[in-house]
Amino acid sequence: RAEPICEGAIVLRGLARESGAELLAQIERVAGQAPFRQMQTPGGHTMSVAMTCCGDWGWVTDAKGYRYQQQDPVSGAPWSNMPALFRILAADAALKAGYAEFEPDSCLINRYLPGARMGLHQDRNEKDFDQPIVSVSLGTPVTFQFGGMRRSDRPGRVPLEHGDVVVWGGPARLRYHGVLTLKAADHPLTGACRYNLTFRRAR
Ligand code: MD5
Ligand code: FE
Repeated sequence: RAEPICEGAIVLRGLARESGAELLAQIERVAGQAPFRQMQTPGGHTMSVAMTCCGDWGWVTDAKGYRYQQQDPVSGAPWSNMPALFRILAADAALKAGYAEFEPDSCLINRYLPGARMGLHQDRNEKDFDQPIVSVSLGTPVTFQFGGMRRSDRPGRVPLEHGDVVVWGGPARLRYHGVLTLKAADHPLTGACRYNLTFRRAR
């Protein structure tokens, strides 16, 4: 069940539903190596979303700015390998959206607890904006906001729930987007949490 959101973006409803439990087990493994942490924005604020990464390149933020790096800044160790299930799911979703041979080198794992949100922003730290971004939602539902090319463009809303996968590419790749404040809810596999896996080609 593929639903277009806007030009260049498509929701593949429930594509990751069947593999949800195994994806969550892999998130646990990654977080064992690099625990979820709330990073600092360059402006000095603490993000409400807790993050960890796997793959060759991890997305990090601190007083010095946003960037990809190969070491976890907390431990100094490399990020753990991207699980095969992650790579296969991301490539399959991209293919279904019309992008053959998507090989992500980065997976950012976002963990939202009730009250966490992500303000409108663009994803611009990657090298090649022709590469799509694949996002996988797990756990409690949320309202996703997709705006335009300017922060001031009024955003549209799309509900995302457990197992939904979104592929953002082409003219949607640089749209402003965000996540509204997560509401209290209970999911049988994650409790109050929402997780998002964000697959990118960083380099
Ligand atoms: C999330 N994460 O639900 C979202 C999913 C992030 C982030 O935004 O940067 O960690 S990725 C949604 C996305 C990516 C690229 C383009 C667009 C949306 N878009 O054009 O709306 O935690
Ligand atoms: Fe983003």
